[in-house]
Amino acid sequence: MGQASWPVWTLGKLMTQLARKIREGDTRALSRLATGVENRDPQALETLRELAPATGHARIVGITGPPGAGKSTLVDALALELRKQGKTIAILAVDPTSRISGGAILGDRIRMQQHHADPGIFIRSMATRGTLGGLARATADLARLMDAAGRDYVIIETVGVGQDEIEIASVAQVTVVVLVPGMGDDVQAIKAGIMEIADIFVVNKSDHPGADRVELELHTEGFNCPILHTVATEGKGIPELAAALDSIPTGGAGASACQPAPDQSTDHHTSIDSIGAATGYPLGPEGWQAEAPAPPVCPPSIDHLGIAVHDLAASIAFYQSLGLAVTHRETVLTEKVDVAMLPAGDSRIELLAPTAPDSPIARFLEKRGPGLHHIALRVPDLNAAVSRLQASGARLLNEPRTGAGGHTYVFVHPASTGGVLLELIQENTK
Ligand SMILES: Nc1nc2c(ncn2[C@@H]2O[C@H](COP(=O)(O)OP(=O)(O)OP(=O)(O)O)[C@@H](O)[C@H]2O)c(=O)[nH]1
Ligand SMILES: [Mg+2]
Repeated sequence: MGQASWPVWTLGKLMTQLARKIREGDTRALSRLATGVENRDPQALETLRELAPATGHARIVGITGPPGAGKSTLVDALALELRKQGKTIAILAVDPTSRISGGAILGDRIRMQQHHADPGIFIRSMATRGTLGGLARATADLARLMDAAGRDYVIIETVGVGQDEIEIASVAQVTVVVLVPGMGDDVQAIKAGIMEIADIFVVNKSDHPGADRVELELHTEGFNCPILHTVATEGKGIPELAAALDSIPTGGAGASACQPAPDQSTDHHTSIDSIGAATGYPLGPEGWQAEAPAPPVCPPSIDHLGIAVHDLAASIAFYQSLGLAVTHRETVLTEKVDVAMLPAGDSRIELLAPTAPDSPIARFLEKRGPGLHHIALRVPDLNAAVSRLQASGARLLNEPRTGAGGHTYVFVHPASTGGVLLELIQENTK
């Protein structure tokens, strides 16, 4: 019996073996399958499908920015930092532009040889091969493969200049946009594209003058996400970057954690309520479109009102003078915010004061002054609420995730809610 007549089940068994090797951390097998996936080899893609149940563990990080911003240097430094923490990493270096034919990729390969002896860092460079559309897909597949192989972090480096890079970056759960001093007005130009997918800004080469200017520019544009200063060549700011990566809600691949000022947004969604208000008629069940999911049986209630304040003690004193009492105090390190909760009837007032100038609340105060920061609605079924919002085209800022208190929550962009940031909360009933 020749090879050609091997029964199908034998092939199936071989493929399963490859999948198992990859799950066991065999980097040679991983490398082989990665090549197959890149080449769109049908058997390799079948193995990838087989590995699908093993995905969902990795944090997929996109690092993008203009040519020469120091992305590769930053990725290297970040990889070393994460290795120090005992994490395993896959680096996917993508060059969609092939602006230096093979040169940059080759340079990356040589540079990355410092990691060569460490099996905890798996590196794959990808060139364009003239298939721009397919590159994003191949990147997504490779990221999934690295995830299935048990890598804790998958870091995708790409040059941020156009739509293809935005597509690639949107494969990531957390996207870091690397900028450099001296960009000045360029920030404005870049904003239209790549900045909309940013979850974290890094001002690299902060050893050069003008880093603060870039940060100021970002503030002026109303971006409301972490802005870190790094000197990648010296490892400065890298532990902070590693920490920031973990502080960003995952799940929202493609959705930015930044909140550009609502008044600059062009998103306008007509809600059912506003139709009701405009026509003067409350909309009964027959007013719902056939495909709209049914409204909740138990309507939401206000869980809390979040108020941004400069001086927490003074604000607490004010509400205490009204008879409210603080039942909970907390400093949320990742958000750099001091929180005080004061129950008021079935609802609560949540006072938020920044603990650092780069806290989101500090930026809110700077831009809008003290005042209402968000409204939190308690909903009986968060997933159902999210489905309804998605069906109506509302702009969600993250996928539902679980907070420290065990509750699940999601944020809705002010552009969809009438100008106020909206948090939806479902208490964990278990
Ligand atoms: N002064 C200074 N130089 C840096 C810093 N980070 C990177 N560089 C230098 O900037 C140059 C470009 O760095 P790369 O890491 O190759 O930049 P890149 O963004 O990956 O470049 P492309 O992949 O070609 O777009 C190199 O000479 C680095 O040594 C930094 O923080 N400060
Ligand atoms: Mg590079």
